[in-house]
Amino acid sequence: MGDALIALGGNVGEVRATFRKATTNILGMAQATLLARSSDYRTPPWGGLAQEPFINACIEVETGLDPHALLFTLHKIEKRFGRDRANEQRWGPRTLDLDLLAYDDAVIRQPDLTLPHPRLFERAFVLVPLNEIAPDRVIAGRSVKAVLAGLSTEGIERLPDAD
Ligand code: A4P
Ligand code: MG
Repeated sequence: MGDALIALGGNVGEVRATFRKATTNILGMAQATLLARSSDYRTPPWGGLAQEPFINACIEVETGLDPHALLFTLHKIEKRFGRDRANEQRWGPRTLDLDLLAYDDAVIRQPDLTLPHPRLFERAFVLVPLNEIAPDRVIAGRSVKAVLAGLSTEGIERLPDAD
């Protein structure tokens, strides 16, 4: 079994409902148990494109899949929720983005799978939710809370729990 940190993001459709359903899919399809789930956050769009604010969250799961099989499953779930990679812009609007942030202490450098996620440490929209569930987790030698302390969290807003 492996411990995986997964980031959820989206800015098209009923994103919070998509997150809930996608999490259920992850647990079912990735032979996974939910260890922790952050709140949902509204976050300013990152990457320079003018677009709607995103919703972001993070989950921690224990999974029976290895990292490659887990990412393959995450991509299948993205597609199931309307993600259309063929017709989208990099860093542009999307219904659901599932990024694998870390898997145990695995270090993998392949084009289709890089672990830890290469842009994790630049992104407050990932680190704010991650800090809620795993502040002391050390990734690539740095704790989540220490990295977050060096980033601007301006405009990031925790959303009240949905019913
Ligand atoms: N890939 C390699 N390693 C990984 C990994 N650890 N996890 C490969 C996930 N994917 C990984 O991913 C592109 C390729 O990276 C895949 O083929 C996969 O095999 P992608 O998810 O299709 O690309 P992307 O999502 O467009 O790019 P990237 O860099 O993941 O960007 P984002 O950030 O996910 O882009 N602003 C806010 N506030 N919140 C957001 O969630 N998201 C984006 C979208 C832009 N701005 C945002 C947000
Ligand atoms: Mg992505």
